Amino acid sequence: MSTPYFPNIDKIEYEGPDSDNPFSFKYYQEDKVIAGKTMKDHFRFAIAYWHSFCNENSDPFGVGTRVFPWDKTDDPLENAKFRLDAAFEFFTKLGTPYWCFHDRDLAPEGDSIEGSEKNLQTLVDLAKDYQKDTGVKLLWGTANLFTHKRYMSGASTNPDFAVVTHAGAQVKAALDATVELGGENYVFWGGREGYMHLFNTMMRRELDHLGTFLRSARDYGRKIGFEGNFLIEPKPMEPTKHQYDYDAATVIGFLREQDLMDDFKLNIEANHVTLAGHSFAHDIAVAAESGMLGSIDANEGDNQNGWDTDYFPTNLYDAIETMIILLDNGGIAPGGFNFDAKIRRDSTDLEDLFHAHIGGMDTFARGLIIADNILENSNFRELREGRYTSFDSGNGKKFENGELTIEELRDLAAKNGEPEVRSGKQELLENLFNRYIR
Ligand code: XLS
Ligand code: CA
Ligand code: CA
Repeated sequence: MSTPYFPNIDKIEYEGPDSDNPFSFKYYQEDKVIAGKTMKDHFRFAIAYWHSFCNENSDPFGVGTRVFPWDKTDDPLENAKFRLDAAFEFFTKLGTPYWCFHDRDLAPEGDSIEGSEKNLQTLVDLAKDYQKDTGVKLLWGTANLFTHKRYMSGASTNPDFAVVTHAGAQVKAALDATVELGGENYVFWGGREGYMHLFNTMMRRELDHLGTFLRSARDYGRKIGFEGNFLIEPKPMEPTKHQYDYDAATVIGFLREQDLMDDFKLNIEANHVTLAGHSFAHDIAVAAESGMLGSIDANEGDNQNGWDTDYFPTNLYDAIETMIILLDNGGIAPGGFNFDAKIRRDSTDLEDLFHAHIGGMDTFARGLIIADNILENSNFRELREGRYTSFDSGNGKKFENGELTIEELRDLAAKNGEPEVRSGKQELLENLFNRYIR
């Protein structure tokens, strides 16, 4: 590492909830064991390279507001090297074990396929050394198939085959980079895989192209030795009006239809789930309960609007709900919690990036502590599971096993008469949940 980019900030340490030091963790203690695992292993926190080091906080109405000290020259490839240096300084000071990138975050596009591959390889070689020196690992890599104008009508679902070939070239190179850096997962987010209007779209054809493309990427990945999960990241819209990977349930149906269930899982992003009209916990539960939860993009939307605001996560309630599901489902590995979140346009100090991540890590760490406490010390599970005991034996069990006909159901109803009214106990559970927030 050369010059420090964050000279006034030391390694962030755990100081506990009573500390006044804003550059300390109040709840995240990487070695603390909860439910049989360290916090570090529960979360496998990752930094999103794009928001933190590439995005100067421009928005559709205004230019960037952050000044990046790593943008030192007019040469984008040289700046990419300084950026990598700054990023690894940040990762190590924060103590996050993983990072994630898009090909184009890491290295600029060249003026040919070969040129782009060469730029990427240059940065991959450097990143390999940084990873070795710091122990920071790659949670996932991905290809940016949405910024370049050629992808305006989609990448693998583009109506023009010539564009699909470019998407293939980029995914091949991004897979090569991911494998070379020991990436544990590979993500597909279909920002432009959808449509703006059905008038000019053959939807069935595009969906099949998407499936074929994903199978070819899977085959290549396996051929070059990638053993991790391929992940699809659902999102209902933005930038397209309708995205094909709408939400967890839609994607699972698509993966099943396209015979991709064995190699693919889901990367659930909180703000995308709320954009789809669900609670964050809903899609985590849909994915986890189908054995399809691969990884999490931790961020947050805003209750007052329907945008993908990508706030850093501060909602403790959501964090507790998420951690209850994860504790029940054996955790998130080989996925992790990637902070796909950005600081606000008027958060212009370099140190704001630390405040944002410290807050996100502490929110989930506190959520884990509370979730574990609820599961271990309250009757939360009994209250939930108790509602289903009629399926644990007798005819209920037979029904669950698919051993009763509809005629038999009818006869049982006739014989047993009107069921007893049984409370769902929602308010009791809500009170219990709140009582443990302390
Ligand atoms: C955008 C997505 C994107 C993916 C990776 O909304 O969250 O950043 O995570 O391409
Ligand atoms: Ca997002
Ligand atoms: Ca994301």
